[in-house]
Amino acid sequence: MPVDFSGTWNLVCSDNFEGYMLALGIDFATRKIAKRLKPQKVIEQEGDSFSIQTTSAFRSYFVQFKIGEAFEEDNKGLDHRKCKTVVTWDNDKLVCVQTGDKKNRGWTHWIEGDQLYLELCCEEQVCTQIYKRA
Ligand code: ECB
Repeated sequence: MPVDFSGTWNLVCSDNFEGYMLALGIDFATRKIAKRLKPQKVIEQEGDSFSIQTTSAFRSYFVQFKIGEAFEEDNKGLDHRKCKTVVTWDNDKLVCVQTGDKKNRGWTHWIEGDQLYLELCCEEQVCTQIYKRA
């Protein structure tokens, strides 16, 4: 059975989100609000089709994709930069590469036990977040 990311997940901890936001050029006032947020993710996975809704009290973000199919991502409400994005499997990890103005931009999701991990990368910065099922 392949791994199933489907479900509702709540953020429980986050490391270096500040560094990730700085690398994306997010302004001080926005970072100050954003770093206090506890986002919730609702992931729907059907075969190789995914949707990920990230919701918070301040901003929310929705993305959908099929594994291996590149698409234009607008990062609306986040840093607003457009990327050519593709998500692939690396064994049981979901690996996203966001090609655009920022080097080494992307994210990786995986599950360990009952926890959902998210590693967000931009340039030299890595933010690691852990989510638990709601
Ligand atoms: C959407 C909740 C966070 C809102 C933060 C608000 C302002 C900060 C602005 C820019 C910072 C850049 C990114 C925000 C970080 C997280 C939101 C989406 C993270 C992401 O890429 O999730 C992926 C993988 O689950 C699916 O979009």
